[in-house]
Amino acid sequence: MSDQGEQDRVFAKRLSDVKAFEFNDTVANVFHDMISRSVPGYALLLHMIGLYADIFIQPSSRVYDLGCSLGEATLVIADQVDELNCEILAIDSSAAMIDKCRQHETGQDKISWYCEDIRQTKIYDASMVVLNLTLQFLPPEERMSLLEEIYRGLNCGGILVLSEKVVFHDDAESERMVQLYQGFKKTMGYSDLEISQKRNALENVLIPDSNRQHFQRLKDIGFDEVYQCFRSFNFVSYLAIKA
Ligand code: GEK
Repeated sequence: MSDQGEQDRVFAKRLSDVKAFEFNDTVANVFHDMISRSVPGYALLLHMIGLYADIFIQPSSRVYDLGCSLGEATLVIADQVDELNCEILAIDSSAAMIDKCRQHETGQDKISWYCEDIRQTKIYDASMVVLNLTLQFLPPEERMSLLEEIYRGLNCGGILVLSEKVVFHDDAESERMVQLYQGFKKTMGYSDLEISQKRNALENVLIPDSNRQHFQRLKDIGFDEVYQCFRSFNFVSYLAIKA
């Protein structure tokens, strides 16, 4: 990305009232720094999305980046599809994020940026759908229907890339991963105050499913192959293929 934005200091000062987390202008301005320092392996996730794009995107198909934020995954995908005459639809419900996406000077007309709720998005003729750390922000009871819509809209041979923060079936493992994850955030320069205020802001906003739930749901929907291709502490990424 050309403009990497500002350093994330959103939770650095003690707040008298920690409000529910929102993807507003303040967050959009620092989002690259925030996600890079908060998701262990974020750069690798983007790299893997580029690799999947190279292998799985089909000529003249559609590619969806759902919950694209600043469009970092979108831009990685766009780099891979030069010869393929594809349409890339990058969608986010945050106007602050999409305004920033529209400022990218990509020199490409294959990307369309939409400010829209992904629960309204019609998926069709797709060879690749990306949900990179987005599903976790939907109400849990609405996740299945979005994943079913994605499955229906994928062509044969198409893929879903689903990356999420997760909890584990085993409580001790979940607790250990939270401990390690918080340690990771400290190594990335966040203070105890920033970590705890952000955790409070995300309570009831980011609701993680369990690793097992994700895997089973993708299989139940009908994906023929489901692989967990990435894990770093309590972050995982699945590659689901519709044969
Ligand atoms: C990346 N994928 O950099 N409809 C549309 N967008 C939504 C919705 C919704 N219902 N709910 C949340 N979002 C990105 C990172 S961030 C992950 C994704 C994070 C959007 C929300 O506005 C935000 O931009 C994004 O999902 C989640 O690869 O912050 O941990």
